[in-house]
Amino acid sequence: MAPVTLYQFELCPFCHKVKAGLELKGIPFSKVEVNPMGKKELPELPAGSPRKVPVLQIHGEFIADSTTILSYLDKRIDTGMRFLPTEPELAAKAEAIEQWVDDELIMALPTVIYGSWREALTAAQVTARTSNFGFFQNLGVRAGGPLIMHQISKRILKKNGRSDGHRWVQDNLDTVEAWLGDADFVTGPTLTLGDVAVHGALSCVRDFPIFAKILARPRLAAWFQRVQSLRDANAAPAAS
Ligand SMILES: N[C@@H](CCC(=O)N[C@@H](CS)C(=O)NCC(=O)O)C(=O)O
Repeated sequence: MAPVTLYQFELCPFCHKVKAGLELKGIPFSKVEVNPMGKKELPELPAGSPRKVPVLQIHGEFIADSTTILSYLDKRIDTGMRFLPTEPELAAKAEAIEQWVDDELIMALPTVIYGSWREALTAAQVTARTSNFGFFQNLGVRAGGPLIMHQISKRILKKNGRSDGHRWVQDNLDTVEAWLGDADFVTGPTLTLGDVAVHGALSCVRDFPIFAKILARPRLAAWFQRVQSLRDANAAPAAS
């Protein structure tokens, strides 16, 4: 296959959804870390496309939006792993879970990453360490980041009628556990798009204290490891 390139921010949950999809499908890819200030690394996108990550270069095309990318990969690349079940009711549930991840889980997570001053300080340091910032921007993120991030967190909580980010995330984790029930995956006995989306989004917070709270839930921890094992087993060696 021609080279596949993911244009991403290391701390973007939507990009992590795509990485989960690429690994589970066993598609080799390389990453381009985009500088959030200016986004000069991003290629020319189709007219009207917002200049956001993720963008995937594949088969000579540039595809934007994590949901569109996962759907493209599932329809166009058959590696034996299907994300969308053929049974319509299950497919609808898997798609609804992916939508919920975009609208709810990915909205809630930043409020616990940046929620308290201490959390915001950690987040600014992780952002500066992992992102494609130049030297001065890097210093700026370390120094000004916590304030900006804390303000963003407060704004998201207000917009969603919430006052406590940790409660919100715990409610979301309860929802995922209720979907799991006694099954191996969120829509039943086989992995679907729902698992790709939830696992991708949660992988984004691995370096943050909230991750320990996620793994403290035995049912969720077992599911996370189950999906991770599939990712590790299927992942193609990184493209050079
Ligand atoms: N609906 C899009 C959302 C993508 C998105 O919001 N990406 C953020 C990073 S997490 C971004 O690129 N923000 C940069 C900007 O808005 O300037 C998807 O699913 O991919």
